Amino acid sequence: MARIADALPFAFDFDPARTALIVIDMQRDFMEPGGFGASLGNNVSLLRAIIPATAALIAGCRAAGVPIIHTRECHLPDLSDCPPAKRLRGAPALRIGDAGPMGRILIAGEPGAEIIPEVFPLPGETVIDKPGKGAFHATGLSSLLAGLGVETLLFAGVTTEVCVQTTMREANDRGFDCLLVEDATESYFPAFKAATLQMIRAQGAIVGWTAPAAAVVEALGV
Ligand code: TIU
Repeated sequence: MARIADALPFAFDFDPARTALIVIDMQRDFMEPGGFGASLGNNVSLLRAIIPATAALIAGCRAAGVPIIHTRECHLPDLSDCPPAKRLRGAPALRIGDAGPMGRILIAGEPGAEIIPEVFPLPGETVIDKPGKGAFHATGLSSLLAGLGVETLLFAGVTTEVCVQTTMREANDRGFDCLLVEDATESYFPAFKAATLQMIRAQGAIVGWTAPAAAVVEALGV
């Protein structure tokens, strides 16, 4: 067993042999100019601050033998897995499926849908393409985790209050102990990130725990 003594709201005990790291949507479409995040009017440069901590967290999990699951929010080229309500929501400069400077927005196989080089998956690591904000909806994540025998999930990625929180809340409902890595997740809205961390820790870890990447890596003993 491992312990993150300084996790919030209280110490987090977990078995590294029954733990996986889920890295959510670290894609060019969210983190670089010209993608989906920018088309929604966001300052995407805000997200880049988490790259060093996220890379360190991934390296620590790799060294400890903790499986890493990367997700990508993207759709089939014919948009058959994109509900019209999702495509038509809001007033983005470019909608899902439209042609942009990094290819078609949020379409599988296009340059913008790919994970940024700094945290790119190694051969053999699982990459899950997901059409929703949550990573369980319409994916094989549930059966993958069951096959791994995992009971604890560490979360990183973007954006904190959208795809990360949606996935973490559902994981919590599915019975996993969940910890969000504070400096390996970011929002376009700093206040939303802060509120999400508070909500997760509230009411005695009703959704889960939070801790910095260095504390997780230290607990893994690598
Ligand atoms: N817009 C926003 O904050 N996020 C998303 O649309 N997707 C993810 O969070 N990945």
